[in-house]
Amino acid sequence: KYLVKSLVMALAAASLASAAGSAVAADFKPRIIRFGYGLSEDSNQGRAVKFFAEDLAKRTGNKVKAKGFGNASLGSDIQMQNALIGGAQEMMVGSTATLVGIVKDFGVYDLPFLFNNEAEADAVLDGPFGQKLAAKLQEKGLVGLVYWENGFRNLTNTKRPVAKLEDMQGVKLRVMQNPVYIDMFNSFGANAVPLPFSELFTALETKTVDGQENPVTTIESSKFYEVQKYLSITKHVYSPWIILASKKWWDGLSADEKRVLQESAVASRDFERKDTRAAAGKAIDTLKGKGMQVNVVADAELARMREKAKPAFDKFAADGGAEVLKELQGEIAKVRK
Ligand code: TF8
Repeated sequence: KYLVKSLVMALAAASLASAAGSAVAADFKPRIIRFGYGLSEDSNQGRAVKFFAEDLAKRTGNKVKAKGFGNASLGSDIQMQNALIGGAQEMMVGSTATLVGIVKDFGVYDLPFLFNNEAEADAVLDGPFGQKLAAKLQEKGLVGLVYWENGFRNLTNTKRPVAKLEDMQGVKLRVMQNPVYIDMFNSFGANAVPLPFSELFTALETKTVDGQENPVTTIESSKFYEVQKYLSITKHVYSPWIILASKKWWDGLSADEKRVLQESAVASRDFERKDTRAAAGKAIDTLKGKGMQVNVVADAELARMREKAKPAFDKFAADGGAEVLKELQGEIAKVRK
């Protein structure tokens, strides 16, 4: 009995030693990754970047370090994408919606009322569809690692609660720099004004625009309650974030470095989705506490919006997106079964 026990212990010790040995032997160069993002440090985005950095440091014995730059201090999503392509910045997280200037097909995620819930989105984004779309970034100089959750988007404005389609009439609404959003909100009767997120708070504060749309987590962490009165729960689009790396930089990494970056990206994704969903569950109460007036838009009205958005679907399809739209709808149908 004693022999068996000591044999087991010896084996365990040996496997521990070899695990430690392989970590030491792994090919990690001391590196500092500039990891940019648009929201504040204490947002769900900031927390997940911090998680990623800590996870990566652990996996590389502190050799590969990610330094987070929040609040768009390295630039807007689009500016950062260009810095990655040029090799002036290593990594970022941002909205897939802002990638449409690089890979048009990304606009497919922005069409309204596609996903019914987060589980459907996870399955499609992490599955072959999401992977295939992300892979299209490679030839443009970007490596798409994983999707994080931004979340279902809702409307805020200073004019009136949006309870029905007509309430959006004439509301100057900031949207992301993406034709699907512009077409969709114009077809709802709003005046869509595309702006980078980094300019949004000021635009609301100075009343350059009346409203905006984002997940409740962002409405809270970006303090939009200070400059917006009405929050209308529409969940009109499920909005993903994507972790991007500079392809120029990525190609110079060792196989071990690429592997741990991918592992940390996956770990951060799992952390981020959990954390975001917990935060979203509490955000509406917090926003009410901050003085926002909240209404939930009725299903029948959402169905009218879905109907009104038809031109945005048609235009996206006619503009070369027919195939990717059909593929996405097919994947969602599969997941639903
Ligand atoms: C938006 C997006 C943003 C994100 C973030 C800056 O409205 O939802 O919150 O792109 O990464 O612009």
